[in-house]
Parts: sequence; structure tokens; C-alpha cells
Amino acid sequence: GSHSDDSSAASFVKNPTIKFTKLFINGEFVDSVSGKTFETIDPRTGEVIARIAEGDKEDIDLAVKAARQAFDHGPWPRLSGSERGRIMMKFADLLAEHAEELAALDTIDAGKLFSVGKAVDVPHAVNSLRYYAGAADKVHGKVLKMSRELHGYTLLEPIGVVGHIIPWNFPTTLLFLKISPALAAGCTMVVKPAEQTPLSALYYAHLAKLAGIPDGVLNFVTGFGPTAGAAVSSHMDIDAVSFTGSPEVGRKVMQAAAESNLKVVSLELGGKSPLIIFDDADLDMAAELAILGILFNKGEVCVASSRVYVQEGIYDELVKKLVEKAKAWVVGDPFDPKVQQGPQVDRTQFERILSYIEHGKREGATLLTGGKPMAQKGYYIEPTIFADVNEEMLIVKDEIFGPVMALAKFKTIEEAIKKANSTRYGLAAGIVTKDLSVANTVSRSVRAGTVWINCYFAFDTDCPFGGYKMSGFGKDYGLEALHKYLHVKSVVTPLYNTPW
Ligand code: TXE
Repeated sequence: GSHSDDSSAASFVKNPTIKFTKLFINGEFVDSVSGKTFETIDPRTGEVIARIAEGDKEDIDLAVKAARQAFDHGPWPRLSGSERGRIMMKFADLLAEHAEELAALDTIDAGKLFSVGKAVDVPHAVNSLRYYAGAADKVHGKVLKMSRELHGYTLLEPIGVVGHIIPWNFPTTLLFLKISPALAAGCTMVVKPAEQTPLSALYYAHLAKLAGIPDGVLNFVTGFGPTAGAAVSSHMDIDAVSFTGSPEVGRKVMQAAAESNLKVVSLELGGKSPLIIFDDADLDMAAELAILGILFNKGEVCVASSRVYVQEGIYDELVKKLVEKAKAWVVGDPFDPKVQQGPQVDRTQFERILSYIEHGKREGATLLTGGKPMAQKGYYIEPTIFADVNEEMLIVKDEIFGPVMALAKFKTIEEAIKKANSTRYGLAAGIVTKDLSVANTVSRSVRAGTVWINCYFAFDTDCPFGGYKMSGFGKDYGLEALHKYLHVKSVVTPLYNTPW
């Protein structure tokens, strides 16, 4: 029955207790083979929250063995789609019931806003499960029009054992964006959560078991990238690997896949997404989108609008609004409902962002606001805006993954398109204009996987999401993501009894 207990949730939020700290293999929480553990850190203070089992190659081997057994002999791939869907719906309900605790875990582990976690991240994960649960019994191949006297049809079969390597910026939504379609497809899997954010993942493992997902279907091995992560991408018995993270590691994952068993690879590698604001834009809306586009989740967003291009007619006025908004933006404890920006996820990211800011200053960009860490302890950085940037600057080329906007002026639509495309990335782009023709011209000219017109971050489970260029390949969300976890098998028989 339903037992969402508000008072215990409230006390948990104030003082979260960590219930799950071990690897989850074959339906059981277990220590790592080596017995080693690692610390997970609260970015608000830099203090240790808990020690988590540190998985390595041996643990990945055990998890793959369990997943292989569950795939080759277990019920999950053999259940009807509607039965898998029913269990996934139950999993979704359990997430919704525990939304506060789950959001709180991501807040202490990743510095994410608690209010947003509760209202957006967890509900989004719930939606992913429900969307693919509803699709699970509608997966089918097609009858082919053969050119000879043959009956040909296709079967869609689960791709097998899948490895998911997850980053830390959206520990909840990015986990469910990967496991939901794979579960619906009938795959079994090994998940390697990011070392910065293992807490919610292990809680989800517990809920998966409660929901009735059979043992071995969903295994979680917490640990580091070069050890546990690398063991996933180079494993001989994993059929596909789905990775979200940096281009550097994406390249390693692909190499390891090539050098091991040529497993199927999909990569989502971040971006340097342009937001293009035209003279006819509603200025308040444009300013709002631009600020949210770079400051939401402290800029730790793969589709952050980190390059903002503004047409010359409105440039001065818009810049004034952007600076006002950035200065008024509230940075602080992510549990405080008034706060808009929490701490960066860890010291490494914090220092990396600050070093990009120093680069920006040295490269000659104009610092309009911010540019420093906040005075309090923890990994807090001021909302920062650089103007007068050009495409040669590092702060325009690289994904900074922090609250740092790069702003430039343009004259013509051609110039805007050229600037927008002058990047090795191609994940998303935004356009603000009232002119349909301009919006359509730009959306068809920008080499990016998602284009938002007069909106930003308009994600939907129905909307395929993924990169062009060095932002990677393969789609998450939409039915495209379900097909990422399915093989197409062709079956052919002669039509008639005549000798073939
Ligand atoms: O990423 P990594 P990091 C970008 C962002 C950020 C930068 C570095 O610009 O500043 O990457 O972040 C696992 N084999 N994005 O260092 O290392 C790792 O354990 C297999 C964009 O945190 O790519 C974690 O689970 N796996 C991005 C995951 O890869 C390995 C989200 C991501 O970590 C591995 C995150 C290896 N050799 C960072 N090494 C996005 N696309 O949204 C590490 N990992």
C-alpha cells in the first residue's frame, strides 16, 4: 500500500541517513571483492558523507555473470512486454513515493537543488519508466515485401547485457534515461554510477528489488572510471555500452569496445550549445532563457547555453538585463528553497571551472560579473558572464560545465549560423525570435541534435535526445532509445513448397 510518510521524509531531509553503501549484484547488497571503500563528499562542506564499496574489475565480472545468467536463462527477456511494463510501473510508483529521500540524496551528494530534485528530477525519472513501460508491449518487427517468392519478416530482440556508465550531474534522470528503455527492451544490465554520486543509485537498486525486477537484471557497481568503468567498456561479455560523460573518456570507451568484443557503443559527450537571440525577441523572455540556460544546475548541464549570441540592435539592453539577473541570482545551500544555485559537484570541477575563468580573463574577454568563488566554504562559484568573446578563445571552445556564460554580438543571420556552428560539439541550440522564417532557417542550419525555439531545456521523454559531431551518437529518450537496446533479426522462409 501507499505509505508516504511526510514527517519521516522531513526529518530525513534535515538529517539524511545513508542506508545503502554496497554494490548491488544479483539482487543482493555485497561488499567489493577487494573489501575496499571510497569516500563520497558533500560539496556544501567538503566533508565525507559515507564510505561506499569500491568496485573494480572482479566486481564487474561478477555483475556481468549475474546479468548474463539473467539474460540467457532468467525470466526478464522472456516475460511478455506487458508484464515487464507492469513491473516497471510499480518501480515508477516506488520512486514517486520516495521522491523526497531520493532528491535529498542527490542534494547532499551532488549539490543539486532539493526543490528541483523533488519537482523535476525524480518525476522525470518516473516519467521515463512509465513511458517505456507503456512501450514495452508495442515492440514488434515488420513483414517485408520480398522481391522473390519468400516470406520475410523482422523480429526485434533485446540486445543482451548492457553496460551503462553514468555521470554525476543528473544522477537520477540520466540513470533512468538509460535503464528505462533497456528494461523495456528486455535487456539485463550493469550500471556504473559516477564516483561523485553513488548514493541515489544504490537506493534505486533497493527500489528495483521491491518492485519485483528479478535478481541479476539490474546490477550496480560503484567505483571509479579507470577501474570499474574501464572494465565495463572492455568486457568480453557485455553486448552494448551506453556512456554519458566527457569526450576524452567517450573516446576511451569506444577504443575499449573496439579492442575487446566490438560491443555496440552509444555516446553522449556534452556540448557548447549556442543560444541565438534576434533583434525582435521578447527581451525579458530572452534574458530569462539565457540566464536559466547557463545557471540551471550550476551550469553542470550537457545542453547548457554556454555561448549566447545577441543581435546588435538589442545587445546593450539585453546585456544589462543579463548582468542584473546574474547579480540577483541566489547562490547557497541547495536545501534552502530561496536558493537558485548550489555548490559545484566536487573540488576537481570547482578548480577546473575557476581555471577556465582565469583563462577567460587572460584571453581578453570582458568580465561583466562574477569570476570568483563565493566567500563561504564549499564549492560555490559566482554566476559569471564574459562578453566580447571570439571563437579562438578556450572559454568558447571548451565545455566549462559551470556557471560561466560567453557572450558575443552578431549582425546578420548568416553570421549567427556561422558562429553557432563554429564548434566541435553539436548537442543543442536555442533560438529566440518571433520571425518563423528566421527560426526555421536557423533550426535547419545548426548542426545540433536538439533545437529549442523560444524555449530552453524543453525535454520530453517522447523527444529523441543526442548529439551531432563530437557530442557523440545514439539517441536517448523517444522510441529511438528503445531501439538502441534492440537487435533486428531477419527471418526468411520460402513461400511455396516448390524446390527453392
Ligand atoms: O567526466 P568523465 P568527469 C564533461 C564536463 C566535465 C568533464 C569532466 O565538461 O567538466 O566532462 O567530468 C566514468 N572508462 N561531462 O571527469 O570522467 C566515470 O567514472 C570508463 C559532460 O567527471 O567522463 C563516470 O562514471 N568509464 C557530461 C563517467 O565516466 C570511465 C557529464 C563520466 O566521467 C573512465 C559529465 C574510463 N576510462 C561530464 N573514466 C555530459 N555529457 O553531460 C571515467 N569513467
